[in-house]
Amino acid sequence: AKTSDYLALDLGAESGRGLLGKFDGERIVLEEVHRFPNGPVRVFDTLHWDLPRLFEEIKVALRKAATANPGLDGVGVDTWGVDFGLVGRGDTLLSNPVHYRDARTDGMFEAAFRRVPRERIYEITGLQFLPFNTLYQLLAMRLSDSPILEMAETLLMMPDLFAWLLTGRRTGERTDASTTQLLDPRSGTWSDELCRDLNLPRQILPELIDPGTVIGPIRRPLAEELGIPQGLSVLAPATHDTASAVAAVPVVRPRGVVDVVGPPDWCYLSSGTWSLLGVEVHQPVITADTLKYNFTNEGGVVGTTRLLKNIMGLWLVQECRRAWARTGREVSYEELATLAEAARPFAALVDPDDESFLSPGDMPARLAAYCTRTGQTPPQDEGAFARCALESLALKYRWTIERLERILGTTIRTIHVVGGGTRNALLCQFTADACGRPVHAGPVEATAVGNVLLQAMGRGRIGSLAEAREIVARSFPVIVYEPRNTAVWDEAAARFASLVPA
Ligand code: ADP
Ligand code: LRH
Repeated sequence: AKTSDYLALDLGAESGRGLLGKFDGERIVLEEVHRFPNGPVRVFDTLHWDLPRLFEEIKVALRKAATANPGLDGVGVDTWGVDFGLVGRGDTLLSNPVHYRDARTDGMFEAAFRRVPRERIYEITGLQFLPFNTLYQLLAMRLSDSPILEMAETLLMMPDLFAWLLTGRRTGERTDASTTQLLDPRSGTWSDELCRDLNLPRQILPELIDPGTVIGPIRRPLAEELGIPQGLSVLAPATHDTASAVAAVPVVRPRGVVDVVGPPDWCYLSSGTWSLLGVEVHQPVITADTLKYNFTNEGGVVGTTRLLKNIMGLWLVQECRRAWARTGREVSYEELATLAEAARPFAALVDPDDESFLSPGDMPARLAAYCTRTGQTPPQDEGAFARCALESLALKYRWTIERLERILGTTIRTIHVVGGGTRNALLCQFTADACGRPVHAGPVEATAVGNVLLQAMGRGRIGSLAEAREIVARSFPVIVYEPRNTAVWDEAAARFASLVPA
């Protein structure tokens, strides 16, 4: 039977990739057509996206996918939240987009809260306070008198920007718009009040579309350049990578059971550069406690809300590896897992979300400084650093789940881990042990799978989110980690709690 085939272009912080998803009505088969690095580029003092090169890589993926598969039913781009480009008159791209780990947002919390109280921003948006949210990036531009902010006609979030480069159409897909901290999740519209009070240009914010919408055909000259069929459509998946990943969590409800309206008994952990841990709810949950613990309400697919917390994630390990590589010591993930497993348990713990870990730099030195500051002996070798990072992540997951349960008055029974982090068996086991709950790990490429699912839903090939998740469960293996050694983790959790503010 003819399959319906989609190209998912997923730009992650560690790598960008083009994956072809073939859907036969029952299962999805994923095939990687292209993978490429995706590091930022420093120009003067500013950290930028490497946009032209990434667009070139996207072209390579498109050419490969469309050549192998002339009947492609859609192409969708997703990437991380918060970042954007500005487009001016005559389809001019106004400068290379800036990367969220850039320092331009330093001091912007204070600047914003002087204009609009922190509580009011949260009340309107329900979004967690992360210094790099689009709001603070735009405010930094405004306060530094950015010439391009004056010239901008349209702000396009990065996936929308790529869709524009492919089609010439300017759109704003909702899930990614929800990461800006300028969107009111209750009304689903941009906040006029925040734009007014922060003096941000409301008129450049694009019209919003839902995941699954057809954006338009690839521009004629581009199709000619690539030698691919005319008329190939670009669709919006859930363009925020985390929204696509959550859509692809393989939870299956027993037949006949309509998804309960109350809070679910499972949580997801999208594990990659970041660890995004949360639950899917049907309404934003904006309370004193979600504010206190800095939980976010991001837009999910088919009207769901992702109530979650950003946890620093495997960035801690990525940056350690980068630092070691600079001194000529390349350590593979496999090697590092072996070293971490052999290292002494609970020798040193950190709060992964300490702000000193956010910007690029010498991560081992920062982890060591944190340990010294908190009266612990710093790790001495690679295995000890990795163990410290992984144990601390697992303990932050537990901390987060406990607070989610309290906020929602629910019991979380299962943790679904998806993303590249599922390749780290030690972290999966630590997570099960620390949290005292089984971990169901997989799929690895959940974001790309979600991207494909949303395109297929947009094309009417999949009817509902529940059906989409059944397809994922049928298509990809899931490894279950049962909790063990929970008593030692209880002790560690008590120690860990004293490190976390609030
Ligand atoms: P992103 O989308 O943010 O780039 P991914 O979901 O691709 O992230 O996950 C990347 C992470 O997956 C890496 O930082 C690493 O920690 C983990 N990972 C990838 N391959 C392996 C491996 N072979 N063993 C252990 N961990 C791995
Ligand atoms: C994960 C992610 C996360 C955002 C962060 C900037 O890739 O999109 O959901 O908060 O990157």
